[in-house]
Amino acid sequence: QGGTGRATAENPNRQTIEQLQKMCDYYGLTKNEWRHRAYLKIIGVLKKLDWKVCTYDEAIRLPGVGVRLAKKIEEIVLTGRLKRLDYTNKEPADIAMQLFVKIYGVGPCLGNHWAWQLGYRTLEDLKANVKLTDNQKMGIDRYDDLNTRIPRDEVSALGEIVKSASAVIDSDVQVIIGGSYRRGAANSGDIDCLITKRGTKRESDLLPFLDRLTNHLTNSKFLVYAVATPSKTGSKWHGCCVLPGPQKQVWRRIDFLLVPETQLGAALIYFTGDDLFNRSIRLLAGKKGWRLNQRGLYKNVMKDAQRVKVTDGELMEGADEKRIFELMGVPYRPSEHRIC
Ligand code: DCP
Ligand code: MG
Ligand code: MN
Repeated sequence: QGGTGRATAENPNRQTIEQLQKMCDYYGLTKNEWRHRAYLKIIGVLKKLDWKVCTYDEAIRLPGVGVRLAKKIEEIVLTGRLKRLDYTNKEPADIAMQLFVKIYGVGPCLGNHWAWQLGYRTLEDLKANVKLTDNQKMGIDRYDDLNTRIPRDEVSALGEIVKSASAVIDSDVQVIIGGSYRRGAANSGDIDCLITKRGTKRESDLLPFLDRLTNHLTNSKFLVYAVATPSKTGSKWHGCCVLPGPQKQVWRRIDFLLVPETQLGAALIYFTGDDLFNRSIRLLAGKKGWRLNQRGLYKNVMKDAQRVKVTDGELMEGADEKRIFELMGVPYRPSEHRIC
């Protein structure tokens, strides 16, 4: 059957996609990775179809669709909604759970414990009854700020402040904003600043600079919070910043990621993402018997009988992003096109 040749603005599966997206968001939020990915996949498939999937039999033939998902798709077509979603939304513990996992630094285990085991329902419940860490207190105090996406213009403006401070401290340092911003997103969850410097080979080469940068930006009241991390040796700094000016100050999450010049290409790939893109490109490296991580592309990685890596292998490329794509045999993808 040929296509109609007519460009339709409306996707025939729009309603189904909308309902499945809610399930997808729920599984994403509760870190149910396996289901989350299954939903992302079927949503991707439906977005490309030019015909409406109406029945169980049609749905079950689509790639990645099992019995349960096929039933859900038919249910949406028949009733316009999903019963499972109503249940999800009505259960008080589930609502509380979804509230809690959006606190910065609170994962699904803790959220589940507070909501289901201890029966807490509100942020006030937590403040009154739970011994919270400093990070969790901050996450609750700044709950609304940190759950608001950052408009692209503001990411640019905040990034410029980091760039000019860096230039003053050390003109050999380069700051690149990665993450969703580098993928061209209209808004971002946080600001991912990759920090690199000419001639650096190890992350530790950049630690003195990081110290000066964070001190400087804290004194200038740009950085307003440093997230406490268990290890002091890390190559990352997490915190919050605000845009200076007379407007109401909204706290934004910012990450500084130290990257030696020799690893910049691999780090750019990793910290640009998205995470599904990373997963698939790493899988591809694995199929070739190679290994790709945020430091480089390696070959001859030795594994023991349990398939646990015993050596890093031989570095093929680390510094040049395009060269890594080339070696992998995948056409270079501009950063705005790395959403799977
Ligand atoms: N990353 C990854 N796997 C993870 C977390 C992160 O591969 N589990 C990589 C890909 C991400 C990048 O790090 O793009 C930055 O992580 P963020 O959590 O900041 O995610 P994004 O910047 O992509 O999205 P957001 O706009 O929500 O910050
Ligand atoms: Mg980000
Ligand atoms: Mn980040």
